[in-house]
Amino acid sequence: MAGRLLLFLCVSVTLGHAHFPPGQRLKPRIQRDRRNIRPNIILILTDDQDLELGSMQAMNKTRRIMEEGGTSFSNAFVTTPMCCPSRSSMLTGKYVHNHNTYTNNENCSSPSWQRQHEPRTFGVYLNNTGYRTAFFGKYLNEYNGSYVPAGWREWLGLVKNSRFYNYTLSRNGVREKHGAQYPQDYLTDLITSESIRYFRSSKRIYPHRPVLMVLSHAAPHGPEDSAPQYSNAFPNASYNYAPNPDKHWIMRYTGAMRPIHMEFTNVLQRKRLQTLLSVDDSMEKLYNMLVETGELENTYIIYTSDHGYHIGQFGLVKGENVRIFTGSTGSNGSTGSTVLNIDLAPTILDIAGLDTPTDMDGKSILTLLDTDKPLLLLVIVYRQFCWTLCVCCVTVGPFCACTSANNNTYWCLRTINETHNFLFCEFATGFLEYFDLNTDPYQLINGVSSLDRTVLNQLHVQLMELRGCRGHKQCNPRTRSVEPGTTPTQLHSYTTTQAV
Ligand SMILES: [Ca+2]
Repeated sequence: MAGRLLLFLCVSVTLGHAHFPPGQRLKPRIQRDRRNIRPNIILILTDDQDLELGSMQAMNKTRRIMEEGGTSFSNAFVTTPMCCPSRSSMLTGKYVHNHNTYTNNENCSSPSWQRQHEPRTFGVYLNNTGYRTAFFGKYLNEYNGSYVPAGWREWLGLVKNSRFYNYTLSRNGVREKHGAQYPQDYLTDLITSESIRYFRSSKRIYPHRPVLMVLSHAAPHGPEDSAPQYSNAFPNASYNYAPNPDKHWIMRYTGAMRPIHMEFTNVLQRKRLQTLLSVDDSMEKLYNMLVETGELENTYIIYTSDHGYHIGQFGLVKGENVRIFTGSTGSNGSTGSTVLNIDLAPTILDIAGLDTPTDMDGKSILTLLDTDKPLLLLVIVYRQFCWTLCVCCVTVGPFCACTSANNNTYWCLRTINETHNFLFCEFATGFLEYFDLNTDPYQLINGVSSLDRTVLNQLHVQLMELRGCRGHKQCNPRTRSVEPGTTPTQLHSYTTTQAV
């Protein structure tokens, strides 16, 4: 099955409220008494972690901690599958069209970002209400270490993009260079030890002050340097499915991977998993620290990634995802409610007892859990520069597929409810894609030609509205009917298409 998956992008989000003796499973807390002491919040963020390739299955300690006391979301998505845009969305609770960080360079940690959006991150809001806030690790790709972002009392930010050795940190505004010695320089271990030290120290000095910590790991991002003890772990794994003549231009001109590509992806996957073992160790140390300090019962742990990753799906060797896949995996504590990266900030504020600011586009996950009403609509806005696949430089109609990043600009509408589960995408070139994931979960058949024009128009209107929405009231509309009028079976007209 795994070998037939399409491109995917997924984020495993787990809310852990782990106050349980070993071996005893408790349901996550969904009702909180805000009159009592406010809870600690710890966000664990990985970089480019896949879900469907099995990375969470490699993290036994993390799974045990989160599954026993938490909730995992099987329908968790990032709204823009790229590092800096997604991280900017997580920090602000806003869609990319409202924070305007479209790529890893464009407006990433820019003066405009610092002026307009950085003062409105969840760190700022919680800091202003008395939380002891601390950030450790990768921030935004273009962060240059010249300043400490607003909202963080303790700051250990990685300068520029993910690395495991030979990197520079900004320690509360002072640049600190690190070498290549294990364990003192290995970033995953450093983030772990520094965050645990901060938490202990904060509780010792301010025992009644809640703590917000972000542990932002480089793993499993390149250069995929594992800790020495894990350098021989894990067998091979890869995916390979191509060609795809009914997909957009990149997919049409991509063939199946050749053996040399398979060798590469197998090595890559192994190395990525190896780096995650140190994150797994980090989770265990963090958990044990919370037990020792007596803070476990009053701490929310959130585990997620800035976006997903594909290796080999549909013949694409590797890269950040260009489409979001709806996962169906999950633990006993899983929920199918749809959650987004823009929901992270409102959720953290909600845990702290704060209402969602009007300009945040996301909504609290706690609200979803309380009401058990699934969020039904989301829009994915994504723009990508020409990438490695473009070296073939084919000409598609009036477009040179290699030279125009606009060829790969698209917007998608994803709808999940009791009756529908589909993805509708409009590319800047005018190309349309539609996949009914109830009948075609791996997005093998582009069903747009089978749709009634009325339905197409409805989908287009919904997508256009969400592309320009501002604030959580506009960006979280109740789902309107997308029933195809007099042809109610139209959406399922290709139910007999085979699963390849
Ligand atoms: Ca990333």
